[in-house]
Amino acid sequence: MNNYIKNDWTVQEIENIYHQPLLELVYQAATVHRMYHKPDEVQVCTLLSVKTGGCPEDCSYCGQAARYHTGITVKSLMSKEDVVAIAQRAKDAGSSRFCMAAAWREVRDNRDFENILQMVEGVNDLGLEVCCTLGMLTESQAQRLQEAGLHAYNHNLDTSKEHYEEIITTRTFDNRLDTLTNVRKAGITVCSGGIIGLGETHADRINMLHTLSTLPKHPESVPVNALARVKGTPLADLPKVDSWEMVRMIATARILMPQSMVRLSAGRAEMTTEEQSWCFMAGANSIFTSESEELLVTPNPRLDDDRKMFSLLGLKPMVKEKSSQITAKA
Ligand code: SAM
Ligand code: DTB
Ligand code: SF4
Repeated sequence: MNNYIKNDWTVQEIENIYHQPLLELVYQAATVHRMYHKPDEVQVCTLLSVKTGGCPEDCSYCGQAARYHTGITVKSLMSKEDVVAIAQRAKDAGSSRFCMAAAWREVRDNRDFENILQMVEGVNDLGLEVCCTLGMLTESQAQRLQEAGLHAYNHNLDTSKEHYEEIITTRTFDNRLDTLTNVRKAGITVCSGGIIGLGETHADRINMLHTLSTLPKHPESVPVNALARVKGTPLADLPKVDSWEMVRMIATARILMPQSMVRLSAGRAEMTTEEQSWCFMAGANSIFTSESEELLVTPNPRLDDDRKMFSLLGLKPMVKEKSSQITAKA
């Protein structure tokens, strides 16, 4: 049983974990989960798209890329007041983390960035863990976000290095890793995971988990997304991800990175309560919710349905001490 923290996992070791019979894998993951986390606590992270659509990138899964005709409503950057009001309501509804997403390739040193810094300060003042996902960041931008009170930065690897060019050509896998390094250097916690259902092989999934679990420090947060298929994108017609694949991915991530928060992210709208329950059993301990009942531009379960699911399963929203996860500067 791999119940200790290590950063030197081999691909072979990960293969051996990933390919186990499913029930054995889930049992191991559930055991590791109980060593490091309270199994009845699930962190509710509210996600808000603060700038929607019109993105210059070509991520072939994404409904917000300007080049695909997805019919979404493009929205410029929201006001700080609106964002903080939504964050307050999220906190009142049981969220302990608030993630602001922008459909940008990268952060630019302009007025929009100054506004984002203000939003980070405002949400941080409410006592929520603040997270942003804004695309690529330089070291100095990461530093400024940290000074504004940013707790975490989400920047997903999305898929394996080998499969990356099949999915995105406007930036590289190494660009992603560079941003993660900048985030770490600034002393911000790292949120990084990926998506399954992009036409990748099991080996690609294993390789992506290998990259994540052999970073100098494990990401404090690992989102596992199932492709949310968006009409008009090149991946719109791929098959729906089988939930057992999500369970297998979550369980493997839990065993490899025992202390991390593993987030059951995109894909919940197409899962039953039973399917989501398996993901919690396999070690997922966070979900994304949103007031709009859209994750960013795709459907997400209703808040009320999540409340019922928590009550049925005996889960409660995690209350977090904000300072507990902040890491020392690298
Ligand atoms: N533009 C920034 C970026 O790409 O880093 C931040 C926002 S972007 C929406 C954040 C992440 O959401 C992506 O890296 C991807 O992992 C995930 N994502 C986007 N569209 C998705 C989809 N249709 N299905 C599943 N995950 C998706
Ligand atoms: C993450 O890994 N998943 C969330 C969050 N980080 C930003 C976003 C998922 C987006 C799902 C598709 C959409 O609604 O656009
Ligand atoms: Fe833009 Fe992010 Fe969507 Fe890629 S995933 S198209 S960078 S918003």
